[in-house]
Amino acid sequence: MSDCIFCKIINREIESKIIYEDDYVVAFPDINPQAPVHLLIVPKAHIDSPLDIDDKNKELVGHVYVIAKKLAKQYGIDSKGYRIVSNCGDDGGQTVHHIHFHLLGGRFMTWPPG
Ligand code: IU
Repeated sequence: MSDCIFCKIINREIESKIIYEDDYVVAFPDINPQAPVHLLIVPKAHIDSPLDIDDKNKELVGHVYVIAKKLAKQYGIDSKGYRIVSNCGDDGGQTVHHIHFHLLGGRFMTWPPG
């Protein structure tokens, strides 16, 4: 999508420190980190939000979790644990309308989230 900031990052129209890429996703550090490790795992396909996950693209979500595990190991947050978050819509706190998964770790996470 031409005016989507995450599509622009994926297409290298905007500079970002992409730390992982495969055929389906990219990952890069969040510009406003909420934990010592805060990466965004972003599907390359422009999907607006979790509301748009269906039978045609559901495998992508499993792939994201496999990559999250790999990155958690790489960043040393697998042994103590981590959190994966995908915000959906206004009440869910979604600000970028291209589906993405926050991978957060390196500190104790409280519950419930704010
Ligand atoms: P949210 O779940 O849609 O609120 O998350 C969007 C995240 O994208 C948020 O944590 C921002 O800090 C982050 N982000 C970014 O890393 N780079 C950008 O250019 C923009 C947002 I815009």
